[in-house]
Amino acid sequence: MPANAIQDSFADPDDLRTCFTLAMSSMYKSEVPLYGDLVRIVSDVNQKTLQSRLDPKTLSMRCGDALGPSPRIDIERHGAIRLGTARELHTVRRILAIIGLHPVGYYDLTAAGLPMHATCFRPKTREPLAKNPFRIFVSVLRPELIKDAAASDLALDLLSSRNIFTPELTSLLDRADSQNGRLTPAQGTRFVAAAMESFRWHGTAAASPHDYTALKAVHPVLADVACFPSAHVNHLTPRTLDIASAHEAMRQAGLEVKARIEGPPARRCPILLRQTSFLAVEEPVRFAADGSARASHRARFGEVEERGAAVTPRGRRLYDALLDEAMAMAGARASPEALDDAAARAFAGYPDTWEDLRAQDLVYFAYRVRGRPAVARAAYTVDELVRLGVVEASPITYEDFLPLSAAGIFQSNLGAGPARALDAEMDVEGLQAALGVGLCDADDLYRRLRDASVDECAAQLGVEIS
Ligand code: OOG
Ligand code: NI
Repeated sequence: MPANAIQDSFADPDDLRTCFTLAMSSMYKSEVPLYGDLVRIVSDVNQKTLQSRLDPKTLSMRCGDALGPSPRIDIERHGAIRLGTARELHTVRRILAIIGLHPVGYYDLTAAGLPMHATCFRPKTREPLAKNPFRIFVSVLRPELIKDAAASDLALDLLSSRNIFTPELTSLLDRADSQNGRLTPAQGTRFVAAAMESFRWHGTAAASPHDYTALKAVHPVLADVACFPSAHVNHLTPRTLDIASAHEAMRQAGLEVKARIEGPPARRCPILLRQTSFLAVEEPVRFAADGSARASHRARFGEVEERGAAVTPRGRRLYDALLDEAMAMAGARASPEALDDAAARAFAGYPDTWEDLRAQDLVYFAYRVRGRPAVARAAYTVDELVRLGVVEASPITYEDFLPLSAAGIFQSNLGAGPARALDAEMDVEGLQAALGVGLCDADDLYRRLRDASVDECAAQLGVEIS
């Protein structure tokens, strides 16, 4: 068989990712009906926003498609799971590689009082991002940070006796390994169904009522991570083209929403990521060991996100500094409105035209040829070509998460008391060892997108660009 025929007999990882996203979406809608309501509310808001006049650059970023707005506007943009052990993380890394998702970036969650760290599994390059940028925030327990020794022993004991992966899934993972990381379409269909088993909700805890209650009393996240027979998806997140309207529409529809939208304040030129959610629902839990016992569990919610431009390290430093300034201005006990007000004032210091953001190297841009130089020269700078109208600069969409927002979202959905930061170092090496691969650096990926676009312009124009 010729080489390309063999290639063609395997499913495209991007298509498998879309099957996975749709399967997870329909599973979650049936598990948390309120999430289905959220998707309908957001879809209405999106349709209205599409009919209004939005700046095309902003629209294309909010759609989050590097190649322009996708017709599948309602498909989810991210989800999140919480894992218990390094072994689980290792297997999840293998699962997600098959659907084209790879670990990017390190998220320390100890600032929110959580004995956890995390990474974002996402597509790394332009085409897969354009086809379906679905990503998964995957956190994992750091048992060494649990101060209560009895709780730590109990959690580890429960986790050591669970296996969240079916034999079917494990055998398909081995099969993919022997096929260069690929699956045939038929294997892919079985794989997606088998993977859902690891991420579905089980209303019956694997732990005893006593152990569940004991862990929940130490920290609700311990019960969530260690007491169930799966790593249930804890939220999914469609995108919205207008988060303020979506937030208001959720409230109007009677959903219990977060007090404030996380991330930067509203701007003409959106940057990074703004998020809001309805708060986690209280779900009944039964116990296999004692059929009559009942408890309730809060972990699962629905979120919406509005994406803006990826910022450079310099843009990120300015973002962090202004956010700190806003917090200091508002004070520790500020109301959500006071905090929003302080953020709006502090962010007056963040340039808000695409030209300024580019000139000051605060945002990453990709370039596209729009014309020909009137006078042909052998070499140009990017800025010259932009000024001449030969190339057009478009902001690159932010594809990652924000540690502070993630911590805030995590915290507001656990029903835990006020968070006290844990006194702990990050453990990037530990996370990489568990993954069995290195973490990618998000900045490298944005830089590569930008550089590749410049190289493409140079090739098309037949000139050198510096
Ligand atoms: C993950 C929270 C992080 C986000 O959007 O920042 C996240 C969790 O609650 O497990 O999804
Ligand atoms: Ni989220």
